[in-house]
Amino acid sequence: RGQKGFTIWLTGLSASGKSTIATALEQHLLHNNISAYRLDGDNVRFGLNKDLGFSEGDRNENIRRIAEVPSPPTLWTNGEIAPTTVSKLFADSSTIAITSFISPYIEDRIAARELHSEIPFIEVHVDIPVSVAEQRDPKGLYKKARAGEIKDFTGISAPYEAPEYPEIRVQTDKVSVEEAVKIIVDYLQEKGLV
Ligand code: GGZ
Repeated sequence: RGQKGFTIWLTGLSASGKSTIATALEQHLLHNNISAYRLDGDNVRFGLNKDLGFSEGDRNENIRRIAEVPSPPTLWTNGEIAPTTVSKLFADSSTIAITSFISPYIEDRIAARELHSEIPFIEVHVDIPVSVAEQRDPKGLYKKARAGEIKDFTGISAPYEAPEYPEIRVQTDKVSVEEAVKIIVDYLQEKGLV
């Protein structure tokens, strides 16, 4: 693959299916000999970002750091930041970064997109009504949030600002995980990215 790397940025509520789709997509790409790397709460919030909670400011910082990973700014040897701030690591290694974080604030996602400058940034809204996420509640978090045991819980007591114009929207109360992966892969093929 002569392609450069790029970022697939999943955004959506807790229990929307982001991690499941990210994992299935990563598997699909790896099986097709396409290098992919997944960033999610399990490998980021327990490590790099373990100092951060769920206040608005901490979520801003969580997303800022995550956005820097697929696209760290390039420094010229004189110490100035290169105008492109393009990832020389991920993009040059032709790796596709798949991020799966709630990333509830539009501004944070715009900032993440801007950091990518000439690296393609594909925002995928993993879309599910709060009511359906709350019925699923695989970890009992919505129940705890309703009971006031978790504060600032996205969709209940903290905002989720849905993207207006994501590159892709998958409605996970209507399509299966396999269908969601196919929608994303079809888009990538259509754009000549894979
Ligand atoms: C939302 C929370 C919260 C609060 C803990 N609000 O479904 P999960 O459990 O496995 O995924 C959720 C995860 C969200 O972390 P992110 O890094 O994706 O959030 S953000 O992008 O907003 O920074 C959920 C769990 O952490 N969790 N407390 N208050 N989700």
